Amino acid sequence: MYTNQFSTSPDPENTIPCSYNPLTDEAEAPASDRRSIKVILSTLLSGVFLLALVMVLIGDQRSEDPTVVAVKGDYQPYSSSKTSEILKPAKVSRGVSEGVSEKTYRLFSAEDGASFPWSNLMLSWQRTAFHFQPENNWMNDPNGPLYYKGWYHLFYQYNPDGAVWGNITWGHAVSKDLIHWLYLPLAMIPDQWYDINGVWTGSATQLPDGSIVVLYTGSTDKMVQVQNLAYPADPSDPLLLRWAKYPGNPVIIPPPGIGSLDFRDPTTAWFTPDGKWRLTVGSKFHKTGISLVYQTTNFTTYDLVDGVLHAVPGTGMWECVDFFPVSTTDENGLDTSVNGPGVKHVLKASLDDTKEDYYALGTYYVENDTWIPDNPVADVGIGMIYDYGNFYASKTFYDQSKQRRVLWGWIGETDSENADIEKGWASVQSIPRVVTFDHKTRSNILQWPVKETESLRLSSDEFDKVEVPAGSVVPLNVSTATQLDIIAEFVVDNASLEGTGTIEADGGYDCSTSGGAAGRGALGPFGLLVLADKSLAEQTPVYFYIAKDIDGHLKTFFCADESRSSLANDVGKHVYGSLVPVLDGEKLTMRLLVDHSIVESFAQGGRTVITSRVYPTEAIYGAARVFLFNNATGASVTASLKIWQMNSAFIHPYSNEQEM
Ligand code: DQQ
Repeated sequence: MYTNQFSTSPDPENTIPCSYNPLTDEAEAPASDRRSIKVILSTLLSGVFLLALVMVLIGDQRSEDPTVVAVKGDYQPYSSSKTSEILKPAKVSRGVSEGVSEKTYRLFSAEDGASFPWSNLMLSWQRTAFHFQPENNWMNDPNGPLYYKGWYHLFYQYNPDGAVWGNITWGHAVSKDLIHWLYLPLAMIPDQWYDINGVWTGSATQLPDGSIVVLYTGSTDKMVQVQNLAYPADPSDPLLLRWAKYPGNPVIIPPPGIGSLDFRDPTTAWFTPDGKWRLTVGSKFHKTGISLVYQTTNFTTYDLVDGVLHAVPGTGMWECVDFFPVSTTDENGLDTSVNGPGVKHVLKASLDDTKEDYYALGTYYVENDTWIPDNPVADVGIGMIYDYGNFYASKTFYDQSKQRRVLWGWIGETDSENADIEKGWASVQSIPRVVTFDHKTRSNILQWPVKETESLRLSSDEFDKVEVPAGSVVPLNVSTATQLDIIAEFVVDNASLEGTGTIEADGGYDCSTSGGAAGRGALGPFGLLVLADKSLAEQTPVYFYIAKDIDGHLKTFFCADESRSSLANDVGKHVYGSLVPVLDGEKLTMRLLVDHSIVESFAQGGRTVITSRVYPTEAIYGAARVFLFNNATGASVTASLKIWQMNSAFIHPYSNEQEM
C-alpha cells in the first residue's frame, strides 16, 4: 500500500539499498546488489559506459580546440560596433559533454561574412506577448507541470545567471488559467552533490491523497545522471513556494550497463493493479533508444523492472520520455494511471540526435510492463512527430480540474547566441495544448491550444470566400499583425482536383526538400504569408500542398517555410512540415497563433502541427502584414478567414502583497 511519509532525516529503511558509486567505479560495480535487466540487454549495454567515456574525452578535447570559444558565465555582449567585422565562424558546445543534447544553436552569426546589424528595436520586438517565457535569461524544458489547490504550476529548466544553457535550476511560475502567469522564486537550485551540475528535467506525480512527489534528474559532482526525489516543504501552501529534497537522494542510480551520461528525465508515475507505482526513464544502448521501467511503493526505494517498456533501434538517446493514456471513446483526458478497454497509450521520446519529439499510439501491457505500437512502421522515433517545427523536450500533465491532458514544449532559439545575450533571454514555451485521440483517423493524436487562449482574443476581421487565383498574392486588411489568432479554411476548385491536367508524379513530395513555398506544383502550395512586410522581402508562408500521383491519388502536406522569414543572415531558416490526413468531405483548415517571433500552426484540427521561430527585421511592429497566397500553377483556391487581434498576457513577478 502506498504511503507518503518522507521524513526530513534519512530513514535507513527507506534509503536506497546500495551506496552511490562514483563514475570511475561504475564499469566494475558488482551487479549483485542491484537488479539486472534482461540478460540480452545487459550484454548489449556493456559497451555504453565506454561510449560515455569516449564522449567525455571528446568533450575535453573540444575545450582545447583553439576554434572553440569556451563561454562560461563571462559573456561578451554583442555590440553594434562589431557588426561590420568579419567574424570567424566559431563552434561552441553547451550540454553535450555533460551528457545532454546540444543547447546552443550558433555562437556568432553568419558562417560567412559580417553579422547582421541587429538594433535594439528589432531585438525587443522578438519578445513574445502571450507565450510563457521568464523575465530574462535562459529557459529550456518544461518540468513537472501540475494543477494544485486552484493553481497551475509550471517549472522549467532555467539559468538564473545568463541567456545561455548552464547552472540549471528549476524556475517556477503559477497561473489560474494557463495564460496569465506569476513568476515565483526558484523552486530548486543545484546545491547538493547529487545535483550540483544541474537540477535537470523531471515530472510531478499527484497521489490519491492529493499530495505531490517530484522526481528529477540530477547531474552529480561527477556528472553522473541520477534520479532524485523532492516534495513541497509546505503542502498547505497553494503556491508551493518551498521545496524539500529528500535527504536519502539519489533514489535511483544508473543500472549496470547503462552509461552514466545516458539516464535521465523520469516521467510522472502511474499506479498499477499490483499496488505499485511505475515510472519510466529514458536511455539508450548503442544506437537503440530505450525506456527503462522502475516500480516503487514509497517513492524512496525503487526496483528496476526486467526488460524495457520499449526500444527502437537506430533512434539514439531518448530524452524526456512521456507516457500517458488517451481515451478512444470520448474527448476527456485521462489520469496517468488509467488503463483498460477504450484506452490507448501514447509513448513519446525526445530524440537527442535530431531534437524532435516523436510519438506513437499503442497498448500498454501492465502484466509485463511493455508497450506495443499499433503500427510498428510508425514506431517512436521513425513515425509521427508532435510538432514538425521548433518544439522539443515536451511534457504533458493531467489537469484534473478540467479533465484534460495538456502538453507543453520548449521552443528554442535559432538566432545567434550573441543575439540572445544581447536581448537578455532565450527560449519560449509553446502555448499549452490539449491532447486528444483523433477519433476520425484513429491513428494519431490531436493538439489544440487550450480554450483559455481564446480569452485573449480582441477585435476580429472576417474574410469570406476570398478568391486566390493560381499564382497570386492577396493582401488582407488587418490593423496590426504581430499578435494574431487566425482561423482559415481553403477550398480548391473541384475541376482542378479531379481533372487530369493537374496530375503530377509528386506523391513523394517533402516539405523540407521541396524548395519551400516558392516551389510550384499543379495543386499547391497555397496558404498564408504571415510576418510579411509590404514588399514581401520578408515573409513566413504556412501552407498546404496537394500532391497528386499518376493514379490520381491525392496526398495533402502541411508546411511552414522560414527561408525568407528574415533578411538577417545569422538566423536559422528551415522548411518544416509533413503529411496531414484529410478525410473525405473535410475542408482544408488551419489555425495560426502569431506572437512576434513565434508562429504556431495547426492543420486539420491539430493533426499536424508546426512551430516556426522567426526573426524578421522589416516585418515588425506596424510593418507586419498578412497575405493569402496561391503558388499553384493549376488550381484556383477560395479562402475564408477570421483573424483576431490578440491581447498580451499578464506575466509578471509575484509579490507578497499581491492578492491571490
Ligand atoms: N534538458 C535537460 C535534460 C534533458 C534535456 C537538461 C532535454 O534533463 O534530457 O537541461 O532538453
